[in-house]
Amino acid sequence: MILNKAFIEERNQSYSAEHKRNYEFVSGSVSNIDEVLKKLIDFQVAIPSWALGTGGTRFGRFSGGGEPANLEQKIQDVGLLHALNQSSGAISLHIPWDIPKDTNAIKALAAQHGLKFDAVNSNTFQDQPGQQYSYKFGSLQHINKSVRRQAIEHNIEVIKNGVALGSKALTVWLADGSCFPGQLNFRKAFQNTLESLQEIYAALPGDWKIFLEYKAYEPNFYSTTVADWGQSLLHTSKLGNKAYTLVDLGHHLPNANIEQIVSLLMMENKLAGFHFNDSKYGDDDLTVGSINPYQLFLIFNELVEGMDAKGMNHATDLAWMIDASHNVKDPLEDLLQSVEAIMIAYAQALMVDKTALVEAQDTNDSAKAQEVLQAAYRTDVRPLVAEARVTAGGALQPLQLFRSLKIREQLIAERGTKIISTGL
Ligand code: LRH
Ligand code: MN
Repeated sequence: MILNKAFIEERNQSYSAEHKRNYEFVSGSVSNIDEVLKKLIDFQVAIPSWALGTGGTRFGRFSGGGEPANLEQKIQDVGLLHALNQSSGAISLHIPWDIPKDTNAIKALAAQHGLKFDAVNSNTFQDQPGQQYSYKFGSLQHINKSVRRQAIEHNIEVIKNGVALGSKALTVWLADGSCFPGQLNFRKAFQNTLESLQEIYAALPGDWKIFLEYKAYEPNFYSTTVADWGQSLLHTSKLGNKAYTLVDLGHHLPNANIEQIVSLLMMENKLAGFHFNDSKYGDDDLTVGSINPYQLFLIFNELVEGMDAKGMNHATDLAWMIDASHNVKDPLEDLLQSVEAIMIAYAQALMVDKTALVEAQDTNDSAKAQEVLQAAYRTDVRPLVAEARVTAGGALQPLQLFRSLKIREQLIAERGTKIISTGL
């Protein structure tokens, strides 16, 4: 299903008068409005290929139907999202869940939908049919060198897939760890993991990056070998300047100050980018901004301040990716809401009066600092995000248009209700 810009423009008419009023109201208070709009138009969020179907937990999975059965249909679904919001211009693949059978055909289909390939993800947290060695007790950390070899070879294979697609980065998330005290020698596990990562690092093409994603717990529940930003930074610092630390918002222990972690990783030129989602308890992989939108704003506030301090290009110098799982929402509606929440947090951060904030910080005026931050956070920037979207040829109200066009019903009519999409 291809949604062309002329059709979307025609459907925007019914919202345009209200939008014009709202936009004029908020844009009046924005001194650098053209610069803000350009930044919002250039900002693209990568959609995870593993989150286009209904997710589940060990307690159950309730498929909504019309799920993509293969990589072609996944690219069509991301293409649909991008047509609606013009901010989802990339897809992040997970290998082996999404091995392209015909790479050139896949690249052509992605180009047809205006999509690039963001980081490719390896998977040494599941055993594949016919696999020689099991990852039950880990992969790159494993005490058995043959298991580590197998995992290293898999990562090198994933890089080859990515090179063929035009991707420029490998994301490594390791489930490796232990479930009980005494089960693992932490030092040996770290050193085995580092040695293994060094072999993968050596296989990276010159212009590639490796993103090492940390996670506090699950599926191991006593220790995780790359459990927090410090352990990931230890690895990425020892590996070299093509290695960066990836921040998945759901991978922290309760009440971790993620915006401070982001600020320091950027200071060290070691921030890879993000797996955006939201959570109340653990790695809940909920819709971005659905639980703690203020934290998301504070993270973007640090990002804009840190990127401007280093003259970084907001759109291209960090990896902006979603990592979510949908148990009760329609996957495509959930992703539309997540991209919208990211764009809103970014726009709010661009609204922060940086001079006033620095003044407050330089005078230890915490009340003033809060006033400055919350003035931006409480600015309804949705008309700015919508204006950027329409200027780029997108829908004024993507979710409403998705529903009014009965796209899910059309996908169910096309694909049926039995297909279970690969992924989580
Ligand atoms: C681990 C994780 C990782 C992916 C997986 C799908 O929790 O966040 O990024 O490989 O989810
Ligand atoms: Mn993740």
